Amino acid sequence: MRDAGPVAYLPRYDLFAIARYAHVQAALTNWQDFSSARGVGLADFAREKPWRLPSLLLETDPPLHDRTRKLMDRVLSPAAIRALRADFTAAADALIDALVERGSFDAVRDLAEAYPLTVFPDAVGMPRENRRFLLPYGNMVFNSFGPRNAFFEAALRDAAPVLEWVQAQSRREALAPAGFGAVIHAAVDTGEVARDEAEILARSLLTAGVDTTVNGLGAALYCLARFPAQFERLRADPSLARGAFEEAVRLESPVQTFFRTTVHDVAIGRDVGTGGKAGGDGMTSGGMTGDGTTEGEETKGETTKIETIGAGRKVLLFLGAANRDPRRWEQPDDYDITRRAAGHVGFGTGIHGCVGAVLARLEGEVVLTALARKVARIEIAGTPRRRYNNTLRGLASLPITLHAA
Ligand code: 4MI
Repeated sequence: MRDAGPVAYLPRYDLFAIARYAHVQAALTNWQDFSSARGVGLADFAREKPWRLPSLLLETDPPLHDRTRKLMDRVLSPAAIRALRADFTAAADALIDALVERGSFDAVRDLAEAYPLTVFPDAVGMPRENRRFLLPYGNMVFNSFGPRNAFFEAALRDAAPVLEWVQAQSRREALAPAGFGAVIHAAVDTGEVARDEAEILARSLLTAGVDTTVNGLGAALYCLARFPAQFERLRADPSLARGAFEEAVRLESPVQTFFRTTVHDVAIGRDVGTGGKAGGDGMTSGGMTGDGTTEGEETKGETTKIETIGAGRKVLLFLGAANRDPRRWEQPDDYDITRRAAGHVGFGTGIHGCVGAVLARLEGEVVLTALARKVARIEIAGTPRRRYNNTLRGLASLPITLHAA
């Protein structure tokens, strides 16, 4: 799809696809042309009723988004995250100690799932019971951004029994007086958000806080297991842990795709250069009408087609493809923990850029630091199994053996 041009048309789902880094980056930072309010999945909320109340964060545009995002920026502020560091580090050290002792285990279930399922609901202020219910719920939400295919239907069946539970956990009474949940609900008292809005924002935490980091940690473990020379470098210098996590998010891109909807005609395909050194933003909006190819344009020896996407069309942004675009990255398919991975779009970018990235990076850092200090070698001990999802890329199972340092 990257090589097909700046934009490709996918007839099966009647949508447009953008897969080159420069164009994905440009679309993500252009909320005026590429709206989130009609859903960031294939379903167009202007035509079909959403399966759940739309998120007040993910599935909104300014000005509503500015208000809710401001609150969530405060909930997940650097200071709030700093306060968690000691507990998150202790939990990572304890878990890795126990797993080294055990030797062989499933890196997905016993580490990538187990760690976020402990520390994240604690930080939110959730009760201990039934935390694993967050997994089928997240799996359902991320499948629901795609077509109503077999993955979607299976995920819906799995999640049906926990839907009511998730809603109940979003309520003020269900959440501890200290924690992210309480901070959201306290904003009702100052009039910043309404009570029903606070519940939907708390739901965003429960939706976005687990499956994402499970697959982020899973990606990092899978990379370190497959690239032993990189794990050696990490062991030699555990301060590389943050970079090792970031590079895994770039390479594996746990969140592979998100949609936007054009609010008017949008022209795509002006030369935006390569390597992120471009001056232009790759987009011009308004003025152009019609659909399909408009004209060809000569740019630095390469003919770039300018296509106009009509108003009200779904556009699929391929974050994973952008993060491996050879126009932007050297040796894009290599896992290199000292690469300058900054600028990757694995956490998105622009006004909808991941609000929880600071927390995800903390989880990645402390888990990889513990591995670097306590483990001499990570051995793949069985056949990894993929978990297929319409949005997420990750594994269902990764049998490994840890050899103690
Ligand atoms: C990028 S993952 C994600 C973010 C937010 C929500 C769900 C998933 C939500 O429900 O707000």
